[in-house]
Amino acid sequence: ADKHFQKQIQEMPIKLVYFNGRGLAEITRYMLSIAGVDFEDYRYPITADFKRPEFDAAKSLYPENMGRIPILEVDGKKIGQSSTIARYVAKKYGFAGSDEIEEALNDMYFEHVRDIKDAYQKVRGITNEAEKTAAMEKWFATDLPEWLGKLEASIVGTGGFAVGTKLSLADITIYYFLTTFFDNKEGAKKAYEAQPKLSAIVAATAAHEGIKAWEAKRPVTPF
Ligand SMILES: N[C@@H](CCC(=O)N[C@@H](CS)C(=O)NCC(=O)O)C(=O)O
Repeated sequence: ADKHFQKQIQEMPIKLVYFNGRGLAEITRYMLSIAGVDFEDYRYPITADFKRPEFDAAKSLYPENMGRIPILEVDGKKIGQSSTIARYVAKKYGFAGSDEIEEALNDMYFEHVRDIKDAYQKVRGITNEAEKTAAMEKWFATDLPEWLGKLEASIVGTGGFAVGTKLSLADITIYYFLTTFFDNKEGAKKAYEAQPKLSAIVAATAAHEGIKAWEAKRPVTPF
């Protein structure tokens, strides 16, 4: 009976809980979808002006992420923090490189992208409108191109892969960041198109069958 119970637990489907948006869950959704995992893609409704009464009522269910989401439920346990979830899923389903060094490099690119996002969030957070407009212009004209020059120089992989010779967490992270993170997508595109390795990663990831399949299958959401 114990054995039977073990088996049942192992077969409990993975559930990824987030809002009905891409945000902090999408990189994990890409990996689960590409790996062919039959996961439950649970989405709390959220309006264009960010109202989400259903989640507010259910918040207390998610102490593991300090009352926030995403949450990954696996084997009856809950895991919080989107980056932790992405790394766990990457390791479990083969998106974290082929050895420990490649795993560390995948992590490194994840952190590189986080640093650039953090720098951008400082610009977004400027409250004085005139100052913010000037800082935004500078961000896309100078700051982002500089960051992406440095990111480019850090890429160890070749042929459209950031690490190794197959699609990994690093590629999905870089692709998703460069193509969907910024409201000003044209500005971002101009900046990464100046960088051959980053452009190759974006192109190869966009053309990956599994990436295309998830993008065709996923719900259409405004963010
Ligand atoms: N560092 C956390 C941040 C989690 C987070 O801020 N989640 C937001 C959604 S993107 C949330 O649940 N907000 C609702 C709330 O705080 O009430 C992570 O990466 O998981």
